[in-house]
Amino acid sequence: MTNKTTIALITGASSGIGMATAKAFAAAGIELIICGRRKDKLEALQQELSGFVKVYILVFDVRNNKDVLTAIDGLPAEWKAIDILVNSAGNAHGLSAIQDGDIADWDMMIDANVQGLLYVSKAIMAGMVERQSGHIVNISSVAGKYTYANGAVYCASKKAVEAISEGMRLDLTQHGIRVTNIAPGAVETDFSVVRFKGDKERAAKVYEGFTPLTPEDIADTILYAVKAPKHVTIADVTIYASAQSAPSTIYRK
Ligand code: 8X3
Repeated sequence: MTNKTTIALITGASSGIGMATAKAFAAAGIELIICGRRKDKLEALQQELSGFVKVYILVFDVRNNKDVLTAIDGLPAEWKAIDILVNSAGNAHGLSAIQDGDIADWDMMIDANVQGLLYVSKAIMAGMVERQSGHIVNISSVAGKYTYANGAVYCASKKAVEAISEGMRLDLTQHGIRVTNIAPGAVETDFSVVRFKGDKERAAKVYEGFTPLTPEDIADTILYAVKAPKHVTIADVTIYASAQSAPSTIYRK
């Protein structure tokens, strides 16, 4: 048995849950391949974490399968044996009745949240199967559990993530690969700023009158899942803010 360090690849690492997960993993001694579209953000994170662990940067947009493959196939030999994949890249774009939906917004959500997750996973699963070992953590949403008004396509994209997590678990368990699906509720990140296309005032209202979850709250659970003993799969976790009981049911003071 070798004492190989654990390597995690995290998508969406330049902000929010992805970034918080990178920090939690670094504190736990997990070496990191941090991926995102914004090189400057990734470099700042690399600098912050490199005192703890080795950190490698990959810049790509998960929606571009060619770029995903080129980046992951091009990893140096010492980074190729990825133990943990955290699929955190994804976002909501727009919040409107389906008949008023913007096709570009729909494409963004389906392309990143569903296709992008598949592209990155495809590039990494073969190696995990070969090594008969690995752990995939998919960041879904409470939107994947319940559909809410004005959110049909975002909810659909997250329901797809739920199905992919289930399917991955069915197909990969026999290869020694664990699959964890995490469904966060209201987490205060730039999620709502992106959803409302930069309207910070509207975004702030989403988190008014209650204490929302932080990205660190979600990262704690992800770390717990990957640290669980090898015979334990944390399969599916839904995490609400304590004031929230369904996606659109929030007790505000
Ligand atoms: C984010 C949570 O409730 O806005 O995925 O859909 S919610």
